[in-house]
Order: sequence, then structure tokens, then C-alpha cells
Amino acid sequence: MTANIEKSVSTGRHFIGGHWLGPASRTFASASPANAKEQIGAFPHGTKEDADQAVAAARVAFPAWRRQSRIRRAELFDNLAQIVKRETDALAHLMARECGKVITECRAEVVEGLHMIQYVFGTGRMPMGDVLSSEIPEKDAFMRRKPWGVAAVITPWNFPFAVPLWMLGPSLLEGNTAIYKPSEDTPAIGQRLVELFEEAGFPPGVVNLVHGEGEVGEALVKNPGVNVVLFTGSYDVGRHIQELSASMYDRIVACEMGSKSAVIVCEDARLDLAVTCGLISAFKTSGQRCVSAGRILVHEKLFDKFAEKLVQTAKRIRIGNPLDSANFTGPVINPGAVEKILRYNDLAKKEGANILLEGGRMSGDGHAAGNFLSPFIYRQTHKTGGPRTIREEVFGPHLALIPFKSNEEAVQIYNDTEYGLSMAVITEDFRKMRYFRDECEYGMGYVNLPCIGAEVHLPFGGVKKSGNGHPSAAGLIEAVTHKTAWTVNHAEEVKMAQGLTTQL
Ligand code: UN1
Repeated sequence: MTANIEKSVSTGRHFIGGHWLGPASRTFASASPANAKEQIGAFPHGTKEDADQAVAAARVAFPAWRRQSRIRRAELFDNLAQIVKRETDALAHLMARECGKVITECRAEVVEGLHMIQYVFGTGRMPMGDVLSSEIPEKDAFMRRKPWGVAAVITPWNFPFAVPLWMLGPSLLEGNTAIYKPSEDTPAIGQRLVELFEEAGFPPGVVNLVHGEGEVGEALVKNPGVNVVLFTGSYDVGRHIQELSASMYDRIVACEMGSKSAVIVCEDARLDLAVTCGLISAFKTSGQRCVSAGRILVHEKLFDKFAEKLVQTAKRIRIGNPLDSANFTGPVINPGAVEKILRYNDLAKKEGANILLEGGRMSGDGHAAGNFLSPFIYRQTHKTGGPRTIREEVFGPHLALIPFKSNEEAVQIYNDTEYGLSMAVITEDFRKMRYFRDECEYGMGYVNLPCIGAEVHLPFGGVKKSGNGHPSAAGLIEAVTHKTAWTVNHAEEVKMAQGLTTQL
């Protein structure tokens, strides 16, 4: 099974209007982050022409797709669910090789993608609007949803299976068609997902795939045939997409961008639980989730005990081959990410951090050929507008422990960043929990849990630089549809609301 998967993606192709195109003459390579010599495949450098062709194919497919019964569309997701169950191990294996996440995490991600597919299948038979009352007894009024049309789905490498499904699932269920551009770091798993959509019986043109880098994303965003852009990635790219879209009258942009998420450990926290939540939040996926905690705010009375236990446990974390399920985490995605994270480690020192665990490049046996980094942990004191490393996103195993004296100060520190995605509070006190719930700026909040690990039937998104108010996953149905009011008169004469007369 695994051998087939590896073979089936070794030649990358675009998928447009139901046709696999290529192989292309200009390609880029996908290599394993755990071993630069291990090539996963060669993928076409998509161009503006490819993007425009894919938009045209999606537009052609849209009318017939939206006219299908919503339940029939949902049933194709049941086919897809069966296929994903059959392929779970192979998908997890390919993902581990291509994006470097450990196999246990990759398996959980395939399951997360499956959950979205199952959610969509179930939602097909659920209400798609509301029945509303009218001033006139003979009138029936409804809110009904309609699809916008064509969605461009631009996704990151760190969740290369679940995040595209968060976006494609609700979009297609509601009758939109789509062009999917996977990250250039994970084209193989992206292509495999589209192969599964084809096998599940989705009609030609409903899901199109264009590989490539920024040029393709830009062409999709500039194409007025795209009604909705669904994007997860960096703030800079998200802002650029919003700027390009601003002049289009018929354009919705749903962005999920960066974060500087945090765990807040209160004075009354259970120590073991707090340490587990802190480590999972900061170092699962090597700190490369959008929701990863770059900061743990710790009450000063618990600080020393907490820091000691966290650092001791962090030293024991196993980092290595993503295919070895005994490892806690694997490499970071690419050499550029290594350089960026190391620059932030250096910056923390320049900014006067007290280093508690000196992390950095791992170059020993089993690590030298890949992008392996060990955790870097430091104590830093908050000052408004102060140290950059406790306010800016690093996206790697780089963690600041920040002491606080009062709940008010903790909120002030938590909110002193331009981001607002995810937050966890560790406390046994329901009053503190409620205070942080109401005063912190975030999209996903947790109590006595890590600040990662959301489930698909919840909305996923943030505030400030983290998101523009259109969450992903189940919350996306709002962004990929528009609401219509539909009113039917059952009387034989015309009766108007607001007492308007009908005399001619
Ligand atoms: C991401 O952070 O990029 O909440 C997505 C989580 C996962 C999804 C993360 N369910 O940690």
C-alpha cells in the first residue's frame, strides 16, 4: 500500500476539469525535512495560465454542481470517508515523510480530516437555513443559504490534509466548486487528497488542483472568477490577499493567519497538568502549529517549580525520525525555517533573556541530514512594547516563560501581541477561568488543556492579526454561502407587511 502511494505521487500533475495534466517540463522537488536526500517527488511549477484554466473549469462545473441535491453532494463525502479509512496508514506515512511530523501526529491529522468529511456527510441532512415568522399569517418566510460560486483554497504545509478538508468540505457541500493550491512544501499529500476526491466520484471540475508557489496563489486571487478565497498561512500573505481582493465587489476572503498563542498557569494550577499542557502546547509539531504556544505565563509563586519541572521534562523529549512512533516530534519543515528560528533564539539572548534550556541545531546521528532543532526555553520579563521574542510569531521550538503577579497583569501580557488565536488557562478556580475567558483576545480558549487540539465541529479562527472573522472548519459554512430571504404568500390577494396598503 505504502509503496503504491509513494509511486502514485512521484510525478506531480495538475488536475483541471477532471484531467490530470503533464508531466510538466518545469518542476520543483519535494524533499523530506528529515533527510534532504530523500525526494518525495517532482511537481509542476504552476503558472498564471494554469490557475486561470482551473478557475474556468471550476466555473463551468459550478451550475450543475449547485443544482444537485445537497444530500447527494453530501453522500459523495461518505464515499470519501470510506476511502480515507482504507488509506489512513498510507496517508499518515506519506505525510510523515513529506512534512516531517511524527507518524502518530500524522495519523491523528488523517483522523481529523476524516472527521471533517463525516461532519459534512452528516450536515447534508441537517437544516440549511431557518424558518422565520411573518407579520402576515398567510406568508411563509425563510432564510436559505446559497453558494457563492468558486472558491480558491490556499493551504499551509503543517496540516496538509485536515486544513484543506476544513475548507473543501463545507465549500463543496454547499454547492461551490474549488481550486486547491497545496503548499509547495507538501504537494504530494495535497495531490493524494485530490486523487481520493476523484475516486470518491466528485464530478470533473468540482475540485481542481494547481501546484506551485506564490505565482499561482496570486493568479487565483487576482482572477475575478473566484468568489471566495480561503487561506491559512502567514499574516503578510493574508494581508496581501485581502488587499488584492478589496477592489472586487463579489469577493469573500477568509484568512487564518499567525499567532503568539499562550498558556496561562495560575497560582492554584495543578503542577503536573500544567507542565503537560505547556509542553504539548509548545513543542508538539516542533512548535509549528498556528496554535502552538510561544509563551507560557506563570504566576510568580509557582514559577520556579514549574520552570524546573518543565525544563527537566523537555530535556527528555525524543526528537527524531518522523516514522518512529516513539518520537515526540520530528524536524522543522525546511532550512529556511531553521535559520529563522535560530535568529529568534539569538535575538532572545540579545534581549536579555535568561536561558533555561539552550536549544538549537541537532547534528548528531540520525539528525545531521535533516532540519532538527531541540527546544529553546528562556525566562523573559514582560514590558509593554518590550522584547520582540515574546510578541512575534517564531513557529518553532522556541518558548518564553514569563512570570506574572496578578490576573490583571497576566491578561495585559497575554494581549500585548498583535495576534489573538489560541489561549489556555490552567486553574482550579472557576472565577479566574471566567475572568480570562472574558478579558483575553483569542479565537479558541481552553481550560486545563493545551492550547492546541481543536475539534472540527467547532469554529477555528482568531482575532487581530490572526484572523479576519471567518473561521475555518465547521465555522466556514458562513463564509462559503450567502443568506437569502425567501417569502411566499399563500393568500389569494396581496397583503403587505408594515400595514402598507395595496389599493391600486
Ligand atoms: C494549525 O494550528 O495550523 O487545533 C491547525 C489544533 C489542530 C489544528 C491545528 N486541530 O491543534
